[in-house]
Amino acid sequence: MKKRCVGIFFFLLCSSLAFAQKYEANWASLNKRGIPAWFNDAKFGIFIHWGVYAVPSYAVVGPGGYSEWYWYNLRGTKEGSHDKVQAFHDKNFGVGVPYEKLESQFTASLFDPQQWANVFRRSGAKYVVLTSKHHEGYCLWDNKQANESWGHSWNAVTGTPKRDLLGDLTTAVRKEGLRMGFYYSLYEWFNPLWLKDKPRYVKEVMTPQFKDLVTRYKPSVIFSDGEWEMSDTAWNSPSLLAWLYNESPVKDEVAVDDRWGSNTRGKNNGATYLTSEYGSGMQPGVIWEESQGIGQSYGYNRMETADDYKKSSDLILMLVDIVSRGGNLLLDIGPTADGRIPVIMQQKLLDIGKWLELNGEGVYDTKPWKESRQWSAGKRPEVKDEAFMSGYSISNLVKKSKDHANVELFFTAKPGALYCFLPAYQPLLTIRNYTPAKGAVVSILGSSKAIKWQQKGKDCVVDLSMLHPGDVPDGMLVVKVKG
Ligand code: H79
Repeated sequence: MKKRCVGIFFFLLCSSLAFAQKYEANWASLNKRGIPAWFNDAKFGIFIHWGVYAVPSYAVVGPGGYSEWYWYNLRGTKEGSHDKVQAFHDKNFGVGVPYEKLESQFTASLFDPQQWANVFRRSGAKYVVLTSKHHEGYCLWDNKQANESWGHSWNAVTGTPKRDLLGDLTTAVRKEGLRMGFYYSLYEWFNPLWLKDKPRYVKEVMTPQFKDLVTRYKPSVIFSDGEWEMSDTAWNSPSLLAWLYNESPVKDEVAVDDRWGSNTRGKNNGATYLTSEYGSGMQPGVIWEESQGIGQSYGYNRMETADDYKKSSDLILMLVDIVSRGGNLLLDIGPTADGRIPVIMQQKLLDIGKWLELNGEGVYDTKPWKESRQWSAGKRPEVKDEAFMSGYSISNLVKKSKDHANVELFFTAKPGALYCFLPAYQPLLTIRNYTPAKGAVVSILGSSKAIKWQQKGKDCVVDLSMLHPGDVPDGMLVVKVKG
């Protein structure tokens, strides 16, 4: 009898706990959660790669020339860029000087978080994602698991900056009205515990460290990475996400990416948003985000010149292309070891912001239209759909060529409005297979000039021939059809 009572008691306890537990630690359950709407409405975020790698700020320039991989390349075998990194290191820091010693030059002495946040707001970005910790393991906040597992100080507060870089930027970014999120690398190349005992690393370092970050700084975005060496179960990712979505202080607000194990990228859209990296991006129907630097690196690479950086107009084009397919752009910058955002990066962010100030109506809070783009006549070039290092360039696809068709329009939509983005001006704009409502009004964002249009068969033809330079704002023209 007594035994049975205990049994019933446990049954009731377990079922009440199960009731409180909204999402279970498996993908089928987690996928019911969805991505908070604010994320897909925001469209544009700023990514920041900042860590000890800002001291060397060096990579061999080219695709995949990531300066934040300096330590790995330095320790690496003879393949890839090892020899050049080694030669650079020996010359600039001395033969045999360990990477960890460079931390003493990571001063952040000129770091002005308000100035950074001010530039981010004026760029038109709606959220910021900072590397809380990259694969090197160095934490930008005061984390005890970092110091304990490394056996020496390995965070910015007990280390050289003597400052909570992550906390101070978080406060400043929020003050400017933007959302704040963090990149977090699951693995650490050379963490002694990771190398010795992976299950213990997951339990004693990664899990408590991640929870410390989330509970103390309450991120709106988590960009997990460095997941590929183990499966989601080995990382205990479903449990961690169940904690995040059921119990954490950001359970309703946080948007989380898809990098939670060697088997998770491109999957679980519902629990996570999908990511591409220097990729071609994705198609409407999933929540996704493309990230890349202005040049070919995420961390600052001092070997890159102005010619290695995308033009502001190409960055705007990239944003429009991505948004027309329902995605977000997370554009990366790399600050310096003394805490500055290189002026050329600031300038490009401000250029984007200037364009968005007049044209943001067609970007923020929009949805993809039935077509995301319109091609000119002719054979369309083959576009590889790849999420990683695809070589995709929308700047090439909009160029007129006698050999192949080019993209002549991008579209986005809001209830009652269609937005058409023109990568190149055309006096008579034909929107094919489109009949606006009777009495629809056509205008150009940022301009009060009256625009005429007429229906020609199946097509809508917009007359832009009476526009003169100065009549319309600089940069890519956006035609709005209302009604
Ligand atoms: O932080 C930046 C980079 O340092 C980091 N991610 C961005 C946001 C990063 N990029 N690449 N890598 C780390 C190396 C990983 C490459 C691969 Fe793979 C992982 C190759 C194979 C597994 C990508 C994922 C390609 C296939 C799966």
